[in-house]
Amino acid sequence: MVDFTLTDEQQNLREMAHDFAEKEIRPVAWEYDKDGTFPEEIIKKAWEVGLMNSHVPEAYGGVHASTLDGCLIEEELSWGCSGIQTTLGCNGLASAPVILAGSEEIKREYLGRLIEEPLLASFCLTEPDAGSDVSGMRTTAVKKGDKYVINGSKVFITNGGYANWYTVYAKTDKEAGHRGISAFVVPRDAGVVVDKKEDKLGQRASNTAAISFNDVEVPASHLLGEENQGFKLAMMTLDRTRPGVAAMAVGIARAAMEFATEYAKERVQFGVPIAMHQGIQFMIADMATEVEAARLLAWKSAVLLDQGKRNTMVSSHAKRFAADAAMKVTTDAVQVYGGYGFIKEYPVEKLFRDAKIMQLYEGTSQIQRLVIARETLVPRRAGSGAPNAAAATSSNGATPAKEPSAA
Ligand code: COS
Repeated sequence: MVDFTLTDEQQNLREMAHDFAEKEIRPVAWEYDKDGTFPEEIIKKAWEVGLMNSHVPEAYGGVHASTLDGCLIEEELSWGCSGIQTTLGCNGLASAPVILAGSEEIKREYLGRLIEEPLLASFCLTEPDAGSDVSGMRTTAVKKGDKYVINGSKVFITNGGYANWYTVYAKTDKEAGHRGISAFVVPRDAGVVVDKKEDKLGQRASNTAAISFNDVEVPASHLLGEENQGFKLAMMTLDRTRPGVAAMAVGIARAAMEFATEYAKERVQFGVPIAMHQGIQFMIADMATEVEAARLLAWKSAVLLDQGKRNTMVSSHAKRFAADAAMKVTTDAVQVYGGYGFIKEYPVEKLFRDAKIMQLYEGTSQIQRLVIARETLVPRRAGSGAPNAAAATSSNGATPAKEPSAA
């Protein structure tokens, strides 16, 4: 039976996140956007009330919230400010590969750090010449005795300037394409260099940095899963995080729709509030449908994961549709405001800028279409493609990450 009713606990969680967004995020969001202020105080408060790291399993001190619960939080906080939510939610992206393939020792140490203190972690996949084409990465990790030595540069790293530790993807076999990539946990004090902070169009409160590794050494035990299985680990991670990104896009779209709706009821032209004009009504109606449909896809992609099923295609549907919906709804919200929508003094200008990144990060809208087309034309069988699917135990003693069965 399909039932879209949230439990009492889920409704409470949603209300709690909304309350936080309304009281702690909204009042400073437009101010932080102006100068690109990093939300340090908000991080501490969100961590204290349990709105960060909800994904961490109980064994490592977390509450192990479901993916759907995570989506509820992400939509509300993103309704407050998606730049600030990107900062608060990034630990989920960075730690997914650790949860999937890290050894007990690594999980205890690095997930434990996030629970003990309001620390941040970053996910380092993208490079100057390797964005959508992950296999084109040039960062290398060379095994020397019981260590790996990492060299290379990463770009567009969320929280990169502030992270305590990083999940880093590097080539361990340069000739093997996607089959030559491995993933590592790299603590900042191993020698990670922060090269620069990017000055961005939108989500300006989030920190986006270029970082580099110059002969950075990590113990061999910091390898996540098997050597040369990092590409699949990255893909499995993105399957897990794209539902939350879709929920964030829903939060932006909903905020823009609410502002546009209120404005349409107040703004008078031709002797009546513009909400009385059918041209505006149809724009508001389309916004409402886009928000509703995007949320349903985000929830479906989350629930599949929570049921232990593979969600690759649905998470791409959700991420693609919700990101494009956020862009469309915010563009139309600017249109409803008319010339005022183009002015920084009015709220929808920021939302329009913030929405753009949703079509870019964690896989562009074109990459999502590529995934959807492949999954539609040549469906992958269940169980294929898991990093450790072939291995009973991985070389570092980690619990093998299993790819969920097909939906
Ligand atoms: N789960 C598990 N395994 C997966 C997978 C998934 N979701 N998707 C692909 N794989 C596996 C495939 O089964 C294949 O396995 P084999 O080596 O055993 O054959 C392998 O990974 C390579 O898959 P594929 O041939 O589809 O890889 P491509 O190089 O063609 O790349 C895309 C596929 C383009 C979809 C991928 O590179 C991608 O998602 N790019 C975008 C990356 C991104 O989101 N960047 C943003 C920054 S991250 S914040």
